[in-house]
Amino acid sequence: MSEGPKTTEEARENDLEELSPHAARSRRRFLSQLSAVAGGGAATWHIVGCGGEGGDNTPAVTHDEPAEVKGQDPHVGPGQLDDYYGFWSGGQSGEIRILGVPSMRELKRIPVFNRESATGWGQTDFSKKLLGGRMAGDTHHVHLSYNNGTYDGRYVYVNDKMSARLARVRIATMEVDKIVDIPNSQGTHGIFPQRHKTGLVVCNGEFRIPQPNTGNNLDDPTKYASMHTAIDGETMELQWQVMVEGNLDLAATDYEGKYSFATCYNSEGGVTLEEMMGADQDFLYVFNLANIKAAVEAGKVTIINGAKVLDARGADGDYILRVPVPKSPHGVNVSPDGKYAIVSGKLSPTCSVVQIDKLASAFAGEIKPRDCVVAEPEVGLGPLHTAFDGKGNAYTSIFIDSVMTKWNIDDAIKQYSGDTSVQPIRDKVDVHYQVGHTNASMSETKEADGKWLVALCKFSKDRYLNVGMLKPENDQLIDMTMDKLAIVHDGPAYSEPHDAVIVRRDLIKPLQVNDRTDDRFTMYEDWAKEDGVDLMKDSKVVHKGQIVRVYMTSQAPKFGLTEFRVKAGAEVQIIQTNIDNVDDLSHGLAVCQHDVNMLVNPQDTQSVTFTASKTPGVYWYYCSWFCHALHLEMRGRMIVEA
Ligand code: RUQ
Ligand code: CUA
Repeated sequence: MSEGPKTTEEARENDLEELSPHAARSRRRFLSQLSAVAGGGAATWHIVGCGGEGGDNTPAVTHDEPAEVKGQDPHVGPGQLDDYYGFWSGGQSGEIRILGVPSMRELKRIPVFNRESATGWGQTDFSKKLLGGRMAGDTHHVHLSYNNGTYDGRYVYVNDKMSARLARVRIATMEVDKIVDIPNSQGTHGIFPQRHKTGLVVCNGEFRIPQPNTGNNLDDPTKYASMHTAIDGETMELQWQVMVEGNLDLAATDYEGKYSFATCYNSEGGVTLEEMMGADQDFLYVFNLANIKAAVEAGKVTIINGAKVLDARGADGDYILRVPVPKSPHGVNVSPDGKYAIVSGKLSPTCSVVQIDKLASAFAGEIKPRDCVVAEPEVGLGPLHTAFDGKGNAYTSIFIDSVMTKWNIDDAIKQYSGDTSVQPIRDKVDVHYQVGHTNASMSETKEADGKWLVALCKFSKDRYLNVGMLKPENDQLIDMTMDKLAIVHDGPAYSEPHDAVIVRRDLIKPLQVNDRTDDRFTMYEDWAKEDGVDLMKDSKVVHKGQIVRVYMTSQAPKFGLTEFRVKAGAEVQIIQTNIDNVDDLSHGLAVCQHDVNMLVNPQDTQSVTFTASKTPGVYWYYCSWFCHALHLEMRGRMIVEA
């Protein structure tokens, strides 16, 4: 960390000075401590306590000798399989990535909100229908569907912050099967599925807007509001929205299906940075799902843009409870035993531990919302997200300090209740640099196993070869099985993987060849029926007024048609069915000079519609995914006639 690009560091330091002079002072002290020990090489293994203001609850220890390195072996040899699937969001790329953990090898990218040349996502008829003309996205949070507190292996959900959408990937095919637009919402950020069964997926609107956003109250931000939206994880249909004043950032659900949670960093209702940081206290919003459901069913809603909206602005009541937490919180994560929602403080150096079984009394008015907070340990400067090992410890990513802090939840509770003999902080490890999200193997389930932790660092600085102005982010793999945390791998990532979940491999069982059961197959089957075509056998050209439908099978190394003829400027739709029934025998269809390229997996059908050139001539189409020794010969001519 010694010789980083000074300017970036200084710039960040200045930003920080503005944000919080106190934090900047501590940060500088931390940096000087760090450089004091970084000289010895092998700095990865050095544990540096950051001291913190007051310093009495963080071990100000500096271990000069490397921590004992026994732990797990992260090396996965050639031909060996990883123990876990990692589902990573692809950030600004708009996609999802699948990594193997612990090797951190990237296995696949699933296009979601983006246009992808390799698969034709964004160009095929089906993906176009889902995307509705939009070609960009910003994925942040990836979560899987649950049953009984653990993953059921069926779906992956991911949000698009930019256009307020929720997408679902079917794990059987590892392809997107649904995308839903969330009305009345901007900056849809935190999402979380219910964990007792595949039920609701809640989605938080981070940006407050006029409701409805049709030109009224443009200059009166006091009237802006945001939505906590519930989508049925099975049908992907919008169920209801709860309207609140505050902004809603990260999301979580409990394990019983009673509550959902949202952090609110802008309870001020500000529209500028200064305004948003004004108050020293913000909230964890708690949503009472049974009460909300009852009210929606009783019709206590207004319809805004087709959505059933329950107005929960104003005081706490049956629907929402606002638990006060210190200044501008960020992540909220529920411990694997289901007992605590842990709110990471961001502009407060603390985590607030909310005891979930106290919430019912708070909703009943018997205790104050703040009485549900049972601990508030100081964990470092800029806590963002928290992971768990299933053994009672929490692991919080600390952005400004660039550390991961391991702390014990029970000890934090004892300390908060006045027992000065306990120290919740167990360890801190430097990460590189400015860690955002963190997650651990099975951490978001009741089967958290305490094996691997990832720190998704927003900056890699000098950890990799310089690749120009934009450096990769750095996903660091940490062995969490020892007393001391040990970084065992640096994984460069482009672009920003906001969040990730790590899932035991026995829970994920994708298909080898398509089972042709997705909804989109009815679309192809309907066309085929109309045209008297058997998709699995026939290759045929059908002229339908302005449009030419070309049905074509593919089977290595041949297309069902070696040529077809169309008129210049005609609308052409190619419906291709890969009739190979062999694992990984995918074909592609690329059409020269026509900007067409798509993937067709074994036993799959895909279709694409395009306009034939206005210039008559010969245009080859060819298989674009290597499939056979005669792959290059797998081609045919589109003959465009005047
Ligand atoms: S946010 S760095 Cu988009 Cu998940 Cu916290
Ligand atoms: Cu078929 Cu290459």
